[in-house]
Amino acid sequence: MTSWLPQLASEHGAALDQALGLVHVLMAVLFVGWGAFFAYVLLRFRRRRHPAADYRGITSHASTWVEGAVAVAEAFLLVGLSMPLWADRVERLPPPAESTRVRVVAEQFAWNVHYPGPDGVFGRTDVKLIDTQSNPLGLDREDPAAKDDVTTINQLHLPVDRPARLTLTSKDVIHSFALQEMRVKQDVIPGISVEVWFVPKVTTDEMRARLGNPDYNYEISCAQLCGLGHYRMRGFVTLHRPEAFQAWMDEQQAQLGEASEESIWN
Ligand SMILES: [Cu+2]
Repeated sequence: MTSWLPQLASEHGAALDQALGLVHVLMAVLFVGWGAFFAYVLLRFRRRRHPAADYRGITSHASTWVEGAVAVAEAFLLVGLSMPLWADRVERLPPPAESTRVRVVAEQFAWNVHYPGPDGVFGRTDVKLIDTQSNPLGLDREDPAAKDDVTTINQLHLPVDRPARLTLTSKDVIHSFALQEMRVKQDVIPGISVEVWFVPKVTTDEMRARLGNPDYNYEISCAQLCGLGHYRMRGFVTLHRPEAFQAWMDEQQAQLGEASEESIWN
């Protein structure tokens, strides 16, 4: 039933797709039911058969029962399905020590990605240090906690099978952070940090093999019209096996080491 949705690559996504499917089933039943009722009423109470109005109207209580059943089905979808799913997203955040933590700072029109590095502590950032070309996050490399921080633009790397806990914020306007395959979508609001979390399950390589498409990439899309360049506000997500993620992080650390040596000599 849900084959028309984007590929699925996160743990919680299946339950969300199921809820979405059930909502559509109820809507289909209502659409067909009300449509049929409307056609029936047009015929049943047509003017030719009832030249004079009947002031008693309908006496049966069938419609009351049907409306009650619809209300019960809707209450089940809301209280029984959707609220537990939402609570799982916002009230059971995984402990920081057991997750991959990343800050994502949106701007017109890019996603700045910030990893705390091996020390697990995000270095200090300061708006005064922001340089749109060389330091879009305003990271203070003098801060000891910032020395091992890794930053990228539009490239989010994550290991599978471990909760990813992202802190989202924006430098300018409201954006929306959307990962279709993870079933994640969250408005990104200037002045507010919002946490989202999910467990990625399918590596980029596995998804490419599954689809028979060697060029397939998971993407970050901005799902909120945020300005003239909105259409190009597109990032990429690479999901790795844990060892491969570690190798990527080590490589980033090595590059940081080289960069700091260069700055000593220049
Ligand atoms: Cu945007």
